[in-house]
Amino acid sequence: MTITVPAEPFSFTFDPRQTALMCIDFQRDFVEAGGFGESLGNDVSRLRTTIEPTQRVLAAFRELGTTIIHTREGHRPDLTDLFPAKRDRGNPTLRIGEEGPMGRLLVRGSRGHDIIPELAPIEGEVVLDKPGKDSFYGTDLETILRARGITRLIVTGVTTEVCVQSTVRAANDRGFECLVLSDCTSSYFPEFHESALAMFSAQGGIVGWVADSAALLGAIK
Ligand code: TIU
Repeated sequence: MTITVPAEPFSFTFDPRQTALMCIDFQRDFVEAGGFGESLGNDVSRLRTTIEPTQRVLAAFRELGTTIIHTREGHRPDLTDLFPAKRDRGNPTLRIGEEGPMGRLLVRGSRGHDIIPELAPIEGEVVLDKPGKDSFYGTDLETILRARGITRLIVTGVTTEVCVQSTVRAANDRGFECLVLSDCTSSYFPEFHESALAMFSAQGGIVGWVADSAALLGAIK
């Protein structure tokens, strides 16, 4: 089965059996008030526009039986995997590992670290904990994808220019073809969102493809 999606810079074709849907870091810490994203001084409401379209895409891929991978950015409770280069960023009154309204920021096991209930994983889906922005760094993501013969990724998640961009670039360097869904990704900075999307598909798709969820869902029907 082959599906062709109208996309930038040209059509993206995929076989759902050799594709994974990536849901990157849809965690309370980024998308809800009181989390890490807000501690950095950001308005999280902009990110919440991704939830509804991503719910529709998740439902469609669950129906197709495609591999679905949810990532979570975070650290061990003892913070032994947290570099000072990452810890010493943002608002110094509330850093990674410190106690916020949803528990310790970006620490595995805390309420804030978990995926939002609207996009919660179900039985059989992969949940991948990662210490960095790039989902391949310090994880077994590449092994999981290669073991299933996956060659293409459909990418949703937050934020566009941080964890989504890092992951898509790392995937492209490993030979995976990526379609980024423009309305299923968002940034605290609208201009960064637009620029990151433009950078993926510029120069003939130097990093990947971009389409909106309606184009994808229309192609699946
Ligand atoms: N998941 C992800 O993008 N992590 C970030 O820290 N993003 C920000 O935009 N800060």
